[in-house]
Amino acid sequence: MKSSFKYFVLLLCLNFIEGSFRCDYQYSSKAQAWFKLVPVPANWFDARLRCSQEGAVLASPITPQILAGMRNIMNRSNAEYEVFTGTHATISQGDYYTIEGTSLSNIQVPWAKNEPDNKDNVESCITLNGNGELADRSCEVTLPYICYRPESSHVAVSECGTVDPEYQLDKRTNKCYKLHTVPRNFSRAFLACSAEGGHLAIINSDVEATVLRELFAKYPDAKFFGNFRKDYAFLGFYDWGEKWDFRTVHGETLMEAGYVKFSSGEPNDWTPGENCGGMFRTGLLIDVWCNKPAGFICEKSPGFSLACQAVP
Ligand SMILES: [Ca+2]
Ligand SMILES: [Ca+2]
Ligand SMILES: [Ca+2]
Repeated sequence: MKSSFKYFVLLLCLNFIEGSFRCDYQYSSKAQAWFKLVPVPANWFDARLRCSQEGAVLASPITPQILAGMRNIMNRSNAEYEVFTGTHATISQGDYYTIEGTSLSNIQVPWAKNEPDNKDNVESCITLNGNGELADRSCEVTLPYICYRPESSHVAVSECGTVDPEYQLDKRTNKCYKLHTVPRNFSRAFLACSAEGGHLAIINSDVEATVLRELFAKYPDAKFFGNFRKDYAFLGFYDWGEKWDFRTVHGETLMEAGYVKFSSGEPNDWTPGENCGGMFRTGLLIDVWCNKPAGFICEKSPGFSLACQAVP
């Protein structure tokens, strides 16, 4: 009895000290941080963006502990890996800093053989190999990468199963929604929802249209910054490259999804190229330009938890 009580207190303390983060990340108690290796290669810019959308940063071996954490996760997957770090000189050539702003000169990691060489004067991004050595590479090549999130104090897990408090459960549909006020084009909006563990919202009923209309109403134009249209937001449907054949991002026709109420005169493919889907503030659908940034709504199921406790 006594020892189980101790165990209980220990668990409580650990939860408090170590906190929680996404379950697709692994916790390293030595580095006191969460790591995720992304094996699908991306260029440096996309790697940075994806980590940031996931609530993390592109990892740099700032301390011996973080270096060990990065090598550990690399060697467990593929010892041959060379990954992008967050250390770059993309703002001013030759001025290398990590995403967090640490200068490369403060990073105590050796260079690989014959590196750095700034080959053809186009190498402004720093990689790390499985032996723990750095190299400079073009930011445009594609490589795997590691996202990293330093431990912070206890983060509350919402009823949506996320550490992101902006996701709110609506009991009418039993789904969680988040409206993004920072405008993105359709592709980047898709990425943002996906990185948060959800998808661009799909309206499956009149009730859900009402839910989204009410959510949108909580964000008047003044809550959006920038010069773009604020009377509609992207939703999860587009024409998949086949004009007029609108389907959801899950491949269903709008009829199959359960809601086909377009605003009067829409879809109209006005000035051809309106291949993506959105919703006016009225809750009625429109076709819009995929490349014009707009606000957007993400949806996710509360069913499984995206938040894990750190296990030391
Ligand atoms: Ca090089
Ligand atoms: Ca839905
Ligand atoms: Ca239109």
